[in-house]
Amino acid sequence: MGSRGNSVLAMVFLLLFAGNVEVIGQSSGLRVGFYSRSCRNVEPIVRGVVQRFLGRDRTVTAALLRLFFHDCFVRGCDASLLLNSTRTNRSEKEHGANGSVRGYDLIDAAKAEVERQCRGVVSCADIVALATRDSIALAGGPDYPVPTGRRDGRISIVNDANVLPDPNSNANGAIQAFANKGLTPQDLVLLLGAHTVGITHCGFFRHRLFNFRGTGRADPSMDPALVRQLQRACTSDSVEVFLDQGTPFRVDKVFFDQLVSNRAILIIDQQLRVEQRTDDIVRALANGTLNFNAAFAQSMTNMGNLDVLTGTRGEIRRVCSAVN
Ligand code: HEM
Ligand SMILES: *[C@@H]1O[C@H](CO)[C@@H](O)[C@H](O)[C@H]1NC(C)=O
Ligand SMILES: *[C@@H]1O[C@H](CO)[C@@H](O)[C@H](O)[C@H]1NC(C)=O
Ligand SMILES: *[C@@H]1O[C@H](CO)[C@@H](O)[C@H](O)[C@H]1NC(C)=O
Ligand SMILES: CC(=O)N[C@H]1CO[C@H](CO)[C@@H](O)[C@@H]1O
Repeated sequence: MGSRGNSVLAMVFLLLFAGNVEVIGQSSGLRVGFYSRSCRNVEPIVRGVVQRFLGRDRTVTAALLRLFFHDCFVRGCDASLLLNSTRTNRSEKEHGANGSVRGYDLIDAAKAEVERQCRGVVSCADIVALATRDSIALAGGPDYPVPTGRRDGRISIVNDANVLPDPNSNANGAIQAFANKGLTPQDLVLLLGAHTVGITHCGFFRHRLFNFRGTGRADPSMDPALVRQLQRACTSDSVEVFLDQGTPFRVDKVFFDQLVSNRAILIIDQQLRVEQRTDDIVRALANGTLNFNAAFAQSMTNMGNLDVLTGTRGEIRRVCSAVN
């Protein structure tokens, strides 16, 4: 390469380090390394906190994945889910769909450590995105670059969470709910792949086990051996069972193998087999022609771009549970 090429390279470098270049393909206004100068250690700090919490509790990955989803789908990835109710407003947290969302303590701990090193610089919304990525990587899933630069919202309204998809919707209902957010059927399949970790309460699927849709029998789309096992396990609606009956603490494609074997727990998960366009993706993930790690990382990134606040919109909260 001649000197002209070198000076072009040098310019690219200068621009990169001046922090003015957006990662190609990021239309959201976010970019990888947003804090590379303003809070150089933010990523190692967050990863350290996730590692510490995960060491004590293997369910942290599930908690953060669900928290990130519920935040991003309601008013965008702006940490509005983290806000406490105030005297006059009930916040998103209080919505029934959020009843079992966990992980607030980890985010608060990470925020506190980040604030000690870089006061008022890093948003709660970015900490959620980074911590979720870390919890995935530490559970055997992909370790992917997370574009940052999100700012925190100042509004959280309980009824906004009505947009979260119903666990008893069919594949088309879920495809539509995701399309409303600009996400594709492939994103739906991959993001439901987050059910590769975590639990559900029997109350969410017990109708599949007994008198399914008034037939007097279990859901015929569930493996009969799994039906019998769950019938024994679900002595009450509050009993918890793993969403991925194969490897419940690992982020991997085994969840999709389970779907192919009719061993999904939630009806929404098994529904992915019903529609041709989602079933093709499920089977491609199961047989390995579509690489789970790469596709999951891409869809997580797509979800992380939803309706983000950037520039001077929103604020950088001092504490994640309250507006400044
Ligand atoms: C159509 C969309 C979805 C529906 C209807 C749905 C529904 C549910 C339900 C009913 C539960 C069980 C809650 C409980 O029993 O307490 C659950 C758990 C979970 N969901 Fe989803 N979900 C959807 C999409 C997603 C997405 C996109 C993610 C993340 C990317 C996600 C991550 C999780 C995780 C990790 C758990 C386990 C939580 C834990 O163990 O604490 N879900 N989901
Ligand atoms: C409280 O609710 C009102 C109306 O629903 C909304 O305009 C306002 O922004 C909310 N405040 C917070 C802090 O969420
Ligand atoms: C894998 O699954 C996809 C989607 O169903 C299918 O098109 C492809 O032929 C399968 N490949 C192999 C090697 O089984
Ligand atoms: C938000 O609520 C949690 C749980 O009730 C509490 O521990 C926390 O201190 C509250 N945050 C603020 C800023 O009051
Ligand atoms: C953490 C939290 O605030 N959970 C709430 C979710 O919604 C249910 C039902 O409205 C409340 O009882 C929980 O307190």
